[in-house]
Amino acid sequence: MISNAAISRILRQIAYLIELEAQDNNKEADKNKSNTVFKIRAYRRTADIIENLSSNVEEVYNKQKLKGLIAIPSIGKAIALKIEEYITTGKIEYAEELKKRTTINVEEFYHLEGVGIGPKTVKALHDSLGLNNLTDVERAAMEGKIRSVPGFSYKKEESILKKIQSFKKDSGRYLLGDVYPLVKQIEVRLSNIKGVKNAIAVGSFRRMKETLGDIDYLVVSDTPEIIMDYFASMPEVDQVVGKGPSKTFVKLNNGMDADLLVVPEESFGSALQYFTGSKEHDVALRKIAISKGLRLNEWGVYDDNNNRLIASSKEEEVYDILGLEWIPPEMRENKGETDLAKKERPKDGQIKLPDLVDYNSLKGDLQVHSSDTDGMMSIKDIALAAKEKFGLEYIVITDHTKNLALAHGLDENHLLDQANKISELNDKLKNDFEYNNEKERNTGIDSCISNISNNFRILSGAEVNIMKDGSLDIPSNILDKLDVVGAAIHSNFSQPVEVQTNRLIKASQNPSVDIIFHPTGRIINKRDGYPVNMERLINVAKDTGTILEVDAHYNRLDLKDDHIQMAVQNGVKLAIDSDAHHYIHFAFLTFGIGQARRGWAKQSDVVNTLSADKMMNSLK
Ligand code: DGT
Ligand code: CA
Ligand code: CA
Ligand code: ZN
Repeated sequence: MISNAAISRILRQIAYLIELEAQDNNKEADKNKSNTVFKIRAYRRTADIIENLSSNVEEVYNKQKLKGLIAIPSIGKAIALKIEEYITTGKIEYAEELKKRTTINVEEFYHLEGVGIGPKTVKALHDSLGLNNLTDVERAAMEGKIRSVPGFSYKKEESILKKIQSFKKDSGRYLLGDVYPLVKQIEVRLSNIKGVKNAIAVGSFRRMKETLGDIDYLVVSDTPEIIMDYFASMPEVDQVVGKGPSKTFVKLNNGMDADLLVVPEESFGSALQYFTGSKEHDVALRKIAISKGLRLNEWGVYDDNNNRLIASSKEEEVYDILGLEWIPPEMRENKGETDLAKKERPKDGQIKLPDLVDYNSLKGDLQVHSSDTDGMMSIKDIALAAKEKFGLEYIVITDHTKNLALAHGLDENHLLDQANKISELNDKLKNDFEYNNEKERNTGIDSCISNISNNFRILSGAEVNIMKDGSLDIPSNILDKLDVVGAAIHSNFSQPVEVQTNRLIKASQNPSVDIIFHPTGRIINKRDGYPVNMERLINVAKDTGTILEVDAHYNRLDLKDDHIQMAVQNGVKLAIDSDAHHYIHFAFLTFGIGQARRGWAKQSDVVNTLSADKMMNSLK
């Protein structure tokens, strides 16, 4: 099956190629110029949409053909036709033609757009120095040739070099959220093969790490050949890299490597433990084994004296034999988890493994955008979807405020209008639910929807801008009329760490601010985020009762696992938010929870595991 990532990749390349070509035509003041700009934008937007779609585009196409593609929000007919061509023929003639007209290696360069090396820069370097690929540019930068090109400088040359090098370092890794649907689909298909007793994606995927180096599958079966043959001939496979008696390595169409290991049932537990990793966690376990006169490897735990196999079929057994409680995969990074898991401990020193926040424990979402600003759905529609498709009990509408002109931020009056609109909507929803309940009582239908929650609530809020000096763009007398207020930095990203930290601290000290949204501003693999002294911020958050946000969008996850761990240890509360601009984004909450678990967060650390009233009472 063609992944959404592959489709969005080819669309991005087309956008890039058009923009590259447009550089040549720049001087002609032709009518087509705005048309071209529009076209580039349309390709990029479609790529964004498809990247974030929860359903597979090829499946949509197989079911409903072109009509299905056009029904995806924001996809026009022209691009839908290109997608159809890609699905049915494996390529897009238009893209091939564009590629033929340039010697620039777009497949390499388009990745760098996100870090600010776009078609304009690349074209300029191509025209003046004849550079065609990443290695060319890197070498020219190292040799100091770029600084003398008109429009470039020593500083710009340095920044290009730094960006390429950091890109190369990260580029082997894929975002968890980008590949999550693909990994799960393959997992399901493997478990459905006859004779398979268990099939599970292990490695960094099972640990919910924010980026993956490769995908690792572990399958339990007595007929490894059948499983390996299936795996090697899946439609997603680009190339079979290697094959052994129980292992197969492939490269997938999206460029990722995937490993498969097939084991008999009696080795499942130890193989699961070993291949879930991390390597560092495994090393720590092996040390514990040795200290107990045992030996641990992927086949089992053995008595070192007589080589007798003691445990191997269940993962819990492996931990148990080593004197440990079972450790959740998200914690297996050798950050002290094996100490907490020890069953034998001094009588008074009752430190225990934390009871991590559950994947289904969120009752609300504290950062949601609506079409009043840059969201894609009306408040009512996104609220209904939150309730009916995701079982949430409440959402907070936190649209951008006036200083974010790009997102058509709301001013004071609009914010208050919106809050009024929300309270009217709540009344209406309540009546609707009561009406539906009445109807159900009369007809005897018991719909699952009304079982989820009858008192869904929309709360009013805002994502206010933290200005350069740490003040907000909306005054407190307005903010205090809203249910929940989040504050975030959206401007002046490159300030020294002290300045940036002080902005966030000043916002935290503001009694009107409940949550710091986007505490680091990073975009994984694209933008480092602003420098923040997290220790200082966490201390202030603790003293002021300010909540820090775990932004669940998988390319953001502003707080890294280590930040979360530090916050939790200091008693700072967290909010796990989707930052939804469309209801499909609520699906991202899973990644926020995964990240929170990697930071050892318990249910009590996360305010939106509380009901709406309790959550509101917990705010400052
Ligand atoms: P990744 O793929 O870079 O996101 O990270 P992992 O953790 O999935 O690493 P990977 O795919 O190399 O290996 C999967 C697991 O298998 C790893 O977490 C632990 C185990 N493993 C693989 N190679 C070694 C090794 O050389 N030594 C040890 N102790 N464990 C290994
Ligand atoms: Ca892996
Ligand atoms: Ca691997
Ligand atoms: Zn936001």
